[in-house]
Amino acid sequence: MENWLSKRARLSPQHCAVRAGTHSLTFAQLQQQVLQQAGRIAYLQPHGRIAILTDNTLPGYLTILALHQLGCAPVLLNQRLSSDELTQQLQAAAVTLCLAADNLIRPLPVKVVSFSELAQQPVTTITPVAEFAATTVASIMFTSGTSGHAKGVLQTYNNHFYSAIGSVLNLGLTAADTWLCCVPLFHISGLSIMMRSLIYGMTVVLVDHFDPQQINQLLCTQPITTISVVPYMLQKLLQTLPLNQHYHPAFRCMLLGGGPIDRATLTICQQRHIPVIQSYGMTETASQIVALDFANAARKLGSAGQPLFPVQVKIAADQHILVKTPTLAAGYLNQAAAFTKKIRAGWFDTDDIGYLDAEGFLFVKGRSGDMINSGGENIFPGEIEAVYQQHPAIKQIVVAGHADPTWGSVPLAYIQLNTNISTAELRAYGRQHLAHYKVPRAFYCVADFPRTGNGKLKRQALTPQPEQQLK
Ligand code: S0N
Ligand code: AMP
Ligand code: MG
Ligand code: MG
Repeated sequence: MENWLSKRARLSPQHCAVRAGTHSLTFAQLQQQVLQQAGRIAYLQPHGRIAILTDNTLPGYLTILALHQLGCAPVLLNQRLSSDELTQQLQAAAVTLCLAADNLIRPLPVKVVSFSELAQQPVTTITPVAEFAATTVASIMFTSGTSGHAKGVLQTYNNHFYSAIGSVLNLGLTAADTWLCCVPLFHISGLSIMMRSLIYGMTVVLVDHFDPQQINQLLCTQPITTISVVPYMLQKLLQTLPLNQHYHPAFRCMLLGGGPIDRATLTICQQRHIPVIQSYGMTETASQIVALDFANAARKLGSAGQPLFPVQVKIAADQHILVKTPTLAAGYLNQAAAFTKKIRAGWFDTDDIGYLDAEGFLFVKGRSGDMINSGGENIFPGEIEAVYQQHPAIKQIVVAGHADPTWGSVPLAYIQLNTNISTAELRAYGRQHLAHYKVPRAFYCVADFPRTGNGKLKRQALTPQPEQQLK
């Protein structure tokens, strides 16, 4: 296909492409600024892998698009990770340059250039890539799998294209569509909004951090039509929306995904006339692959919906949700075998458990593995255990998720100690090495760990006993 930015800038040059605070750019202006940014990046490093560490700001947005113009797939880094975790990903992806928002700069084992330094670079004239080839990798983002370290997911232009088409065939599109993006650009929830904008010719309202009051204010006063949220965000928006306030008449869709939601919250949304569209998807499928439609949203409350037009879903005998979709990533970076292992006779095993009702609507019941989903972030217990196993006071540690009213699920640690230590010290140690959301909320001293007959750890059987909690 022709380069999406070139095509879009030609089709709708004067249409607003993106708004961030008081700044706004038409598609023609966006193209011009992106090409300039690409020229600066080409001056700095004409070849090699580039990572981006950014929150949802205009320079970050321009930089991601600029790498596409250079034929480069950005490695999108999660701003909440620790330096150790970022180092691991930078090394795994053989990154040689990291472009970072000024407020996120920190020492990393590669060359780091801030957006303001980048703005000072000379601009090399570049020739943007003419075509976005279907199988070319457009983005790499790390996601914690069922085992081992986070894996880099290779998302192609084809993945993004089919994802955008599947979504729009479900939600529809109007000339006035404006999508508020407060989900991170370093997750597919956010990046997919940027991709849809180019494909649909739609305006993105970029919000740099999640402030529920500010977002409610925007949704009440401005003609924003759509917003993507994870369950944590929906709950915060509901809690802070005064009962006498209503979203703007133009508002038509709250797209909810990234984790399980309780029925009570959905019922409140119904009562308050907030049009929630539930969806189900993952990094490996370039965003939602299953979603409710407006006609069934009320009738099928609690369901994740039906497979989008390009997608097939079936349930295996072990209740795993299997999917076949043109949005399925090309694989895991440098870990082809780990990806192949998840393909069952042509179907991708999501490791989620669920069922289809008689009408073909999907209900997601949970994960098959040990993954913890906290506020839309995946946490793999093994990562946390590996870090704490290095601490001299820890003899043994097992981490398991525990239901939490705010975050959905949070990690708790069950430990045996070599020497005395406090919870505060253990948490401080975790915060040095792990993203803060991964640090166990509490530690429980246990005599032994529950195991099956053949000695396999029964992580799910661990439950916090107040008298065992470490002070
Ligand atoms: C929910 C968010 C915004 C919370 O972050 P916030 O409020 O900005 O926190 P901070 O101010 O940075 O920190 C305050 C304290 O909170 C801790 N913290 C932050 N995040 C978490 C967390 N997730 N869990 C637990 N604690 C957290 C901080 O550590 C800090 O504590 P201290 O001070 O002690 O350090 C943020 O977490 C967020 O952005 N979450 C959403 C991420 C996301 O988008 N996930 C989705 C990933 N999945 C997909 O993308 C596939 C599905 C999909 O594509 C999709 C999803 C949703 C909607 C649509 C779609 C679609 O299909 O299009
Ligand atoms: P990620 O790998 O970060 O993209 O997260 C994707 C995971 O979030 C999925 O594999 C599910 O476990 C979970 N998830 C996404 N949507 C839903 C949903 N509607 N209901 C329950 N879990 C979901
Ligand atoms: Mg995942
Ligand atoms: Mg905050």
